[in-house]
Amino acid sequence: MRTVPLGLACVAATARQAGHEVRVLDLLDVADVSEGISGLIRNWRPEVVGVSLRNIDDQSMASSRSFVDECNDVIEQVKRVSDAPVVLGGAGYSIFPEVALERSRADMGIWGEGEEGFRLLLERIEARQPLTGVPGLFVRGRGLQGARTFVKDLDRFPLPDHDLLDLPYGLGAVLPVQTRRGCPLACSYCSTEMIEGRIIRKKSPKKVVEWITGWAERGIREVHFVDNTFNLPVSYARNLCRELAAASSGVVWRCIVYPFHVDENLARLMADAGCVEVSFGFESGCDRMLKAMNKRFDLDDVRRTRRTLRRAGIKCMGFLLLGGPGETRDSVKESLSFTESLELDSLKVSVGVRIYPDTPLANQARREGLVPAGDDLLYPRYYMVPGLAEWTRQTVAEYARGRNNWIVDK
Ligand code: B12
Repeated sequence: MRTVPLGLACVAATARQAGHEVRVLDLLDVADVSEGISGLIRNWRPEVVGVSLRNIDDQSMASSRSFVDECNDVIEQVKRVSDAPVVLGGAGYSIFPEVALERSRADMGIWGEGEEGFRLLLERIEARQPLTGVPGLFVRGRGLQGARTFVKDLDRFPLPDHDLLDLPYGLGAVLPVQTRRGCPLACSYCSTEMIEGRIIRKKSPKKVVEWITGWAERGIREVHFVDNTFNLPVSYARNLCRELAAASSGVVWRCIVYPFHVDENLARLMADAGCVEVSFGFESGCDRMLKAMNKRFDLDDVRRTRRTLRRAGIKCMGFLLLGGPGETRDSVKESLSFTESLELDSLKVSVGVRIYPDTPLANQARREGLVPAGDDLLYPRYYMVPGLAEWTRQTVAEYARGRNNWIVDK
């Protein structure tokens, strides 16, 4: 699925609000990347160029494609036609803020939330002031200039205008919407802390609904809530659903649900507000493995949540993540039969877990000698219990045969 550059558009909107002229170029929209870049830059002569790196790789052990080199090529193209400082940002960049910068020709990078840092950076560059203190800013060869900020009230940031978030599919487009940032759940393998921090921060449901309604008036019919966990905090999720239902915008939506705290009341409110499907990342069908991943739910919670959502008429796309520490042939089989018993509408199975830096998974992989000393993990490495990969792939393929609603990484 192609995604639109929401994060970049949010940063651009803040820069515009601060009085700067801003242009956004989505490189997925241009046939020739080099021409796209030089065409825009030569004609317009920007004073700063931001580059958004959303995906640093495809997070799939089977294909294992890295995008680091492609991103570095983009930076090279910019450098060929402009002397403006190049500033990196984005979710993929933020997992490796120092290493990704040092291995590219970019001049700086903003780690995590970009709005406040980028705004302040432009202010300092314009006034020719020192860059020390700019939140989350890394400067090549000089390290971090100021601690990351986590703005509490996300309503402070403007939402991107229609020209900054140019949805490419006309009326069939899916609008990504973020209502909250931060995740306190701390799954053992997850990189979210590096991108959004652990503390949940919110936009007011009113602002969110106003924004969605504006897009609905222009013909958008589908929304994807990109929050890490739609049902956390539950009280916020309920309020948001009430506001959405009251606005009667006619949009349908999808979101990501953590398999706990979805009671009949929340499921009903979600359905009434337009929710048609959730991503349901239960990841394993073995309680021992759930504990090893530091999940805060057990298999009973998964069954209960699935039943509750089904009763409300909401579809479930499940996610399984096999091969992490402690996985055995028995736990893989348990997971697959448990998954069958859930009768999901669709399922995505990943074999092998991308190892992100500074996570409990990375520490364990290093202790077990699965990551060579000195490897900073910028290019992807996967945790897979030694000797289990081939058998797991074959077993998953056998289960998946004849089920066209199972997606298995190839
Ligand atoms: C929702 C989501 C999805 C949804 C997207 C739905 C949609 N319609 O957009 C779905 C399920 C489709 C999806 C798919 C995939 N995803 Co995804 N996804 C996310 C998630 C949870 C949120 C992304 C988001 O929209 N955030 C909201 C915006 C506002 O935030 P942002 O983009 O980070 O932007 C902020 C900052 O990064 C920064 N910033 C951004 N750009 C710039 C530019 C500059 C110059 C500056 C200064 C700052 C800056 O400022 C912004 C505002 O504060 C993230 C995890 C996360 N917490 O970030 C993973 C994440 C981005 N996904 C990831 C991956 C790997 C994928 C897939 C490749 C998975 C797969 N194998 O299929 C695909 C790729 C899809 C594609 N074509 O790009 C990884 C990327 C890491 C990596 N290894 O590369 C992440 C980080 C999850 C993880 N593992 O940690 N994803």
